[in-house]
Amino acid sequence: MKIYFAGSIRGGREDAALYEELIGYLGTFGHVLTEHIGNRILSGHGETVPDDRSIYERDLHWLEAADAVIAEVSTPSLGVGYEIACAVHLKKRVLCLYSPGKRKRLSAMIAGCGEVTNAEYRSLQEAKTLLASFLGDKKQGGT
Ligand code: 6K6
Repeated sequence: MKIYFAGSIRGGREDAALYEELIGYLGTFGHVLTEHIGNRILSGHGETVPDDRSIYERDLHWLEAADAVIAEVSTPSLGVGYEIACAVHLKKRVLCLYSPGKRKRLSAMIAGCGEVTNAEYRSLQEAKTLLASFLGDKKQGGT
């Protein structure tokens, strides 16, 4: 299974360590196309290589190839919102994970979208349980 993980980059990197944890866990279900989102060294500034056009085209290509899309939406990000909208139009299965109370309220354009699964979590363990439930029995290697 190909999994597209979306998380904030230029929207802010406060949750980069969390993304890394979630991506590691997602890797037990299939191939995560966007592993770099969890790279804690990656800052929200100055990613000039590859250039923005190449990033856009590569990510859209990966989105088209994905079997499931997981978006961590606690840090508001234009890019993540755009990816969620594209995924919906591509008829992908989309799970949006939101940790309430941290910062801003989730946009109504995500919270109110009936074509995505919205789920709130309060701990890393709860987020993992939600991921396992969404991805069902597709975990690699059985358990
Ligand atoms: C180099 C190494 C790692 O990342 C880079 C360059 N930047 C990006 N690379 C890949 N995907 C990106 C990059 N910048 C944004 N995105 C996509 O938009 C990701 O798939 C994220 O889910 C989303 C983040 O959007 P912003 O608006 O927070 O940047």
